[in-house]
Amino acid sequence: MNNRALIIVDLNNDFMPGGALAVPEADQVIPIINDLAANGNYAYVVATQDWHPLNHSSFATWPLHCVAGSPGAEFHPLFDQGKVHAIVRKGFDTDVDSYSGFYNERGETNGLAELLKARGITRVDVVGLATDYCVKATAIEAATLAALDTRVLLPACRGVGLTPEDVPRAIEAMREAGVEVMEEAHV
Ligand code: VGL
Ligand code: ZN
Repeated sequence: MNNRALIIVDLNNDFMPGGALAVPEADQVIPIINDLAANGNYAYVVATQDWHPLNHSSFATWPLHCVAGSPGAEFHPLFDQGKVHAIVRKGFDTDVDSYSGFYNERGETNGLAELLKARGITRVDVVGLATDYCVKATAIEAATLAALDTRVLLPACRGVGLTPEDVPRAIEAMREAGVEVMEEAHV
C-alpha cells in the first residue's frame, strides 16, 4: 500500500529571490517539487503556507513577510498546485509563530497531523523552504510528535543560512530526531 505523503513547505513568493525574506536559490526547488508531486509516488500531497496577520509577533524577528492576503503570501506562480490535495496555513495567530506545519509554538495543531492520519499516511517526504527553519521544524515534528517515518529530500530544499553553520546544524538536528536526510531527490 502506498501510504507516503509529500509535504511541501512554504513556497510563498516572499521566500523567493526578490521577496521580502528571500531564501537564496529558493526558486530552484520549484521544478524538482513539481516533478515529485506529479510522479505518482505519493498518496497525498500537502503544501504549507506561511500566513501572518500584519501585526504578527514574527515581525520582531523577521522582516514583514507572508502577510495574509498579500501577493507575497501567495505561492510562486511556477509552483504547480494541480497535484496538491490540501493547503495548511500556519502562523496566523497574532501572538504565536509556527515554523512547523504541524503545531504552533503553543502546541496548538494546524491540522496537518489530522489530515495525514485521516488518509492513513505513515510516511512523509518533506521538501521546500527554509531548511534551517520551517523544513527543520516540520520534519522534526513529523518524526517525533506525529510519529511518521520521515525523510527530507535536500535537493528540493534551500536554507536561509544567516550563518554558514545554520543549514549543517539543522541537518544534524533533524538526524538526531530520527529524520532520514537524503542527499538526492530521485526516490
Ligand atoms: C520561515 C522565517 C519566518 C520559513 C517562515 O518558512 O522557514 N522562516 N517564517
Ligand atoms: Zn513566517
